Amino acid sequence: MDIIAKLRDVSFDELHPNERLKVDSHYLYGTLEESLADRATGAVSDADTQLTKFHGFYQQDDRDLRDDRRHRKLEPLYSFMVRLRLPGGRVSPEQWLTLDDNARRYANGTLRITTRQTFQYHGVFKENLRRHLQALDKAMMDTIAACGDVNRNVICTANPHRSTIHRQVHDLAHEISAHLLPRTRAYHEIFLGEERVAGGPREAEDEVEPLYTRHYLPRKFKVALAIPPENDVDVFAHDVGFIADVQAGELKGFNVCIGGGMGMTHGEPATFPRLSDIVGYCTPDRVVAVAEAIMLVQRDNGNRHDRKQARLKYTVEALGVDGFRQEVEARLGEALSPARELTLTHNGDRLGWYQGEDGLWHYGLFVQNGRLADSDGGPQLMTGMREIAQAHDGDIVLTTNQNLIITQVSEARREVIDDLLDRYRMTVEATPLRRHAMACVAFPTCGLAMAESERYLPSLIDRLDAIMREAGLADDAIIVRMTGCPNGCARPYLAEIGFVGKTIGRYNLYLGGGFAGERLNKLYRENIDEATILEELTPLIRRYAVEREPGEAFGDFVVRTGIIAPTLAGREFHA
Ligand code: SRM
Ligand code: SF4
Repeated sequence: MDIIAKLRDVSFDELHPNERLKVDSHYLYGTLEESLADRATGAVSDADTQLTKFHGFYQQDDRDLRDDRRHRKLEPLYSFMVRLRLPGGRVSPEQWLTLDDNARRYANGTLRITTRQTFQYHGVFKENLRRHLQALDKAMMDTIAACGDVNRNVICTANPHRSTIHRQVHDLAHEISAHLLPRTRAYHEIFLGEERVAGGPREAEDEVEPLYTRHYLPRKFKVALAIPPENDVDVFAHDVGFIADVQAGELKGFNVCIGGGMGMTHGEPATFPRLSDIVGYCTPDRVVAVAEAIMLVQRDNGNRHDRKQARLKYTVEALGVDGFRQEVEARLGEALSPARELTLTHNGDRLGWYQGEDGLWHYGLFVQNGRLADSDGGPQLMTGMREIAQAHDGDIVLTTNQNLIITQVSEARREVIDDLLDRYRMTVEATPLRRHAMACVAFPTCGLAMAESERYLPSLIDRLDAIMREAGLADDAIIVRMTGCPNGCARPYLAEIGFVGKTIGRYNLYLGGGFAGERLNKLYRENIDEATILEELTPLIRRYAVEREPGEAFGDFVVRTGIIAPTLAGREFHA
């Protein structure tokens, strides 16, 4: 039964309050016009705070200033985090200049590359939202569905200019994104000022939102495509994953994975990270249809009572992997083919110069935790990238590990790029540990942060680097990830060493993730401060240096030696 029929006779009182809100918003209009017009506050109405997400932005307030403003009897310093929809993470140099202008004019002067291959702005005040979105629109960019209970930014193995296969997979990411985009005109009418269709939003749900209906999805929905042997996208961490099958230089098809997700809540074992299951195989021409079928099974079967149980991973647990697959196949009108043997060997990004299939060069630039900013006496990443965008005619591509790639550089132009990278100190020496590390945003903008992440991880890495050096491992990579809360935005449960915030200055320490993103880690120590983190990790890193087998990754080592038990299924994460 589809969701319209299913919910026809259900009282909204039985469902999570967001379910009524979606329906009452009349396809995401809500009272956003009124909220934007209200000059008495920097905020939007409570209901609209949920709706802005579907349009790609979040109301936040500066948590560093919260107490001071409360004492001074001022309302919190409200502003918005604005996230772009950028399937595959590619922008032209002209688009980069708009992104840069907008950061300086309407936001806090920085750009943040996210773990889903797009940009976030922080600190956009309500009165600047429309101008900001209109400038993006002029440069052919939007923020539609970047957040909210819809299909999010579709990510894929980075750099479409690397090979024909990379281009084909990138194109598919665009196709999926376009196909699963909400159809409501709310974004265009409210924020871009386009003329309202007579009578406003129409009521017939199959006309306005043929895929979503007025109920939209129970929760966010995420799709990733990986090209083996790379697993830069952490393909098993998403609701849907497609793993490319390339034979003799030809894209033959994809293994289809369902049911991944990272988020959980401390102390609630019914919530857990989960890696997706490979359920079959499809040819490239069926990828969009398969993504749609999976989304519709989740639309109609996902939990609409409890948002903590509403992600597709829990629907897979409820229906069973086979049960979910059968539902998908019933919608597709065909069975998925048997999955192929495809091997993923590592995650992380390719950094520095490398050559593509067509002989052009690409430069993978390490951006610490994705934050593009000009720092005093340090890297001038905003100004440097602006200069590069002005001097360069190839695309700039974001990665899912918060880095970027300056693509399509001819041999003759490499020197120009190198000079600019040097002039703006953009290529600071970073150890393999730092280059592989990721942190989520957390304080001061994230309303859910329990501990620091982006602002703290760099100094913790300094200390871990010292331990690595002393152990003779200065040239080795261990995947370290940190988040300020258990929601998992930097995919910490896939790290070899994961830190998840508990409270200010204290973290849970997780060990044993797989180097190729194929195994979850497990809780090793709970609620520990920096001194204890270092005390716990020093002997393990020293042992690893001495006892590891040739080529053995740290995550595999701690599992093999029994330091931590492997997590073989999400539902056993807490066991
Ligand atoms: Fe996330 C919520 C930042 C990737 C799982 N995430 C948030 C919010 C919007 C906080 C909020 O709801 O108030 C954070 C905004 C912080 C800020 O100030 O900017 C936030 N998430 C991020 C980003 C920016 C982290 C980063 O450092 O790059 C990433 C933006 C991705 C994008 O461009 O779309 C980001 N978030 C992820 C990922 C990783 C991924 O998708 O590959 C995950 C884990 C995968 C997954 O979805 O399971 C993730 N974010 C969450 C969750 C937990 C969802 C769950 O199923 O439990 C929340 C909270 C929620 O949805 O209730 C959340
Ligand atoms: Fe915020 Fe938690 Fe996501 Fe970090 S993991 S950005 S603290 S929601």
